[in-house]
Amino acid sequence: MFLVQSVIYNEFMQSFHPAKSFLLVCSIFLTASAPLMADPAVTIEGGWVRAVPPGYVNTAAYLTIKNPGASAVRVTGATATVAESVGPMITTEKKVNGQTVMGMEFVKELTIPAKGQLVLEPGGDHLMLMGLKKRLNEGDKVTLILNIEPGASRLEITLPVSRQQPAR
Ligand SMILES: [Cu+2]
Repeated sequence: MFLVQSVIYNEFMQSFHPAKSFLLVCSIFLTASAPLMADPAVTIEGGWVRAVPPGYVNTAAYLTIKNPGASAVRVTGATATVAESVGPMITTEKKVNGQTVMGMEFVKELTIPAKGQLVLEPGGDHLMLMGLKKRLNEGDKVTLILNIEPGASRLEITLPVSRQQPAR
């Protein structure tokens, strides 16, 4: 942060155009502060990512997100360096010719109620990791950055890779 500030100071002192300097300062500050905006109220419990057999390009992340705050927040997506994309999904159940067919669907967001929690677990809501860039083996760690709204917060979490739900 000191480095960024001294760069801004130098730019400001050298500039003959105050308005331009002001814009520059603003844009640097926005960029610099983005990773620091994670909502401290939201916490994570017991997360894991499912290990996949060779050839699988998708997997899922499961975790419990707790929101002690007085208003609801939403997970609108996530990023991970190990996957092309990460998105919130729900599990669906449809009757087709009298038979129950399980499926899943991407949704724009999942809500964590005020003073409540969102449980992402096998057979229920989850975060889908699409297009794995490497095989995830038991014992690996996967870092995810969750997008939390409102506030465009980023919450970085590191989850173990496991073949089944780890004992709590
Ligand atoms: Cu899914």
